[in-house]
Amino acid sequence: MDKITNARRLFHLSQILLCALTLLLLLIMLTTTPSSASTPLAPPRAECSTAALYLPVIQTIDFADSASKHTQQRQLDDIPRNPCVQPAPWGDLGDAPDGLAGIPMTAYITLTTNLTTPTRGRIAAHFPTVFFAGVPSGPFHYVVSPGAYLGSAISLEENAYTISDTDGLPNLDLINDLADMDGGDDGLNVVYDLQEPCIETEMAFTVTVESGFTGTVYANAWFDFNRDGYWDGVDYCHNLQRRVKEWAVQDAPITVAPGTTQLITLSLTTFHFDESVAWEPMWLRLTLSEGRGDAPPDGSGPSYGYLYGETEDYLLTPLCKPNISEQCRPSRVGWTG
Ligand SMILES: [Ca+2]
Ligand SMILES: [Ca+2]
Ligand SMILES: [Ca+2]
Ligand SMILES: [Ca+2]
Repeated sequence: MDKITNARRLFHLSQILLCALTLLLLLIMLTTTPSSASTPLAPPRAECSTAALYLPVIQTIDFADSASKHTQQRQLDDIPRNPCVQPAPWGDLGDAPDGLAGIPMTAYITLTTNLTTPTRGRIAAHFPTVFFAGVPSGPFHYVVSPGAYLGSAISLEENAYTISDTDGLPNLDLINDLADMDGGDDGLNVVYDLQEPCIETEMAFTVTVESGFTGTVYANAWFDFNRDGYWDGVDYCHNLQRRVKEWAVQDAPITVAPGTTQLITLSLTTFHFDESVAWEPMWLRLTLSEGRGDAPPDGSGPSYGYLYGETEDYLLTPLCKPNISEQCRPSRVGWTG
């Protein structure tokens, strides 16, 4: 009987020791396994302050099924994904009075004299300036860096009409019918002899290409030669025996050494227009981009935006008029905005 009792005691004691040993092992394992709370935090990214802040919001860009857009898709995929970059849908847009935003804007004020009464008229603007993602609308440049732009400055904005704008003013004030307020429009030098219909002439502007940029950029320019508030005009010049478009410069390749700003001179043909508007102000859109793709020929940009470049809009006026200055004779009148 005593032997049985002792055996039971010994068995219980061994079980207690086994449990204690198990608990001890568990305790050791718990204290030696690193916990998530003890993992040191990643150091702050000091280099983020100089990161390219305006990379595109890739997930919002809409691509349709065409060869040119597939090319664009590949370019987007090649952009290094910088973890510092916060999605910031800012870019560069034009500032010509818009005809797409649902609020009428004025392209030109006209002054006509009926008998003895001067009458002010208004030509409505139909220029595509405000950007609507996914539809043909005003050109939008994501301004990927290193890149290229017109002149030596570029200002970024959220959209053409928003007060979120790095130059402090919206490009357009839709409510008060104000346009031409982009602070980065500094590229145009001069356009010559726009008062003459159906002639070959020239325009000059500067382009900056940032160091490290290896792509190709193109210039496009639209002139509202007939002052009707649209940039899609096409007419026939009998003296030239061909059709001429208000889209006067089409995908002209621009070559500038990286890290420099250079003056570019391009030729263009003026459109046929009425003599009565020959000296009147005229809206010009000048765009630098990686190519206009298949956007409509009215100054619009592609629905997915451009990666590079800038759009600058100008209300051109002649530097002199024949009845004001002798400098206008014999010809070569400069126009600027
Ligand atoms: Ca500029
Ligand atoms: Ca701008
Ligand atoms: Ca402007
Ligand atoms: Ca026109």
